[in-house]
Amino acid sequence: KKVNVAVLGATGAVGQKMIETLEDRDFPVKELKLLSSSRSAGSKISFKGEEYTVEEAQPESFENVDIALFSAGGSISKKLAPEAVKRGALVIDNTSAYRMDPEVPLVVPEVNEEDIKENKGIIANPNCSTIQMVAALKPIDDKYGLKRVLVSTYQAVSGAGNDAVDEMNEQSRAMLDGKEYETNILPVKGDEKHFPIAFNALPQIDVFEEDGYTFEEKKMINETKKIMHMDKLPVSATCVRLPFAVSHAESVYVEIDQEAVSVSDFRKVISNGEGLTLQDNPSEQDYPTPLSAAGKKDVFVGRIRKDPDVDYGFHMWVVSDNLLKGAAWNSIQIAERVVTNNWL
Ligand code: 11C
Repeated sequence: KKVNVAVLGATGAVGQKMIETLEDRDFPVKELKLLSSSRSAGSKISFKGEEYTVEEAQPESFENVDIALFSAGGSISKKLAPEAVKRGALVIDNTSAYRMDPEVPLVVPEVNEEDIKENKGIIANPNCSTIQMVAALKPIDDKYGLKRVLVSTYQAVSGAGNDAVDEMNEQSRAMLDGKEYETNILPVKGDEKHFPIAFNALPQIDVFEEDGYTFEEKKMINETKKIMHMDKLPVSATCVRLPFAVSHAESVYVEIDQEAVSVSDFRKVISNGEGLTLQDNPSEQDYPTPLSAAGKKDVFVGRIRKDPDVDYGFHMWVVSDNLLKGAAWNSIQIAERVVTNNWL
């Protein structure tokens, strides 16, 4: 069955990957509509050898659309998702606008595919750093039960958009050449202070909340509990931005509900997990890195070790392309499951 698809935010870092992924998966597209804000309308984008002109998104743009992939920012989703739903489209929203809404399923297909069926027109795509972590946690929870999760992230600059990557590149060149540089975007475009990302590490992704956690950290905490249907699971996060363009890396510590599990058994559980690739061979210095994971759809897991002091504690290193599994690929995976299962 072929469906009419719209991509809103078509010129952004994630939108571009959505269009590439639709093509690369040979998604059954009947008609494709590429939409954006007025600023980017008029841009040309090619899909399957044909050139498309990006149109400014209006409520009427969603007439006759079956699946609308949204990635143009939370306020645009708030405004246009209800309009798209009113016109009969299923919205797969890649912003944080609806993720914690109890009426909206928050889906990572490897973890909670069945939740798709509960939708009332909107399905939310989780935050990138959450997606890759829960994909790795799922088989561990299924096999052993999870008691606690602590994560520190090492996140790519493309998570903050193409402009942030340009700024990092310009700062890097200028610093190496001993020239002046501008710092206008990171850590958060709308926040009061800005710091250089080149040759630096910024322990702030998104704005601070009252309790001292950033919103990115809160997303990892709250979204994990919702996706895994584990309201009481203790989860804590520290999110850090580093100066590379693509793929988020995470140091994840888990406590499981069983003792005396060996590292080799734990590795087997990861290697059988859906959407996961085990890359963990210390004797050959084999482990995933942001560069090795970039451009790939899987979540890569390595550096699996037992905690020296906690028999039921394990450490692992989880890396995935933030624009693919973290965003575009997860959204299109949801769309594929909707079409394959006839859930439209
Ligand atoms: C980052 N995780 O790396 C963010 C980007 O809620 O979809 C994704 C923001 C979101 O900056």
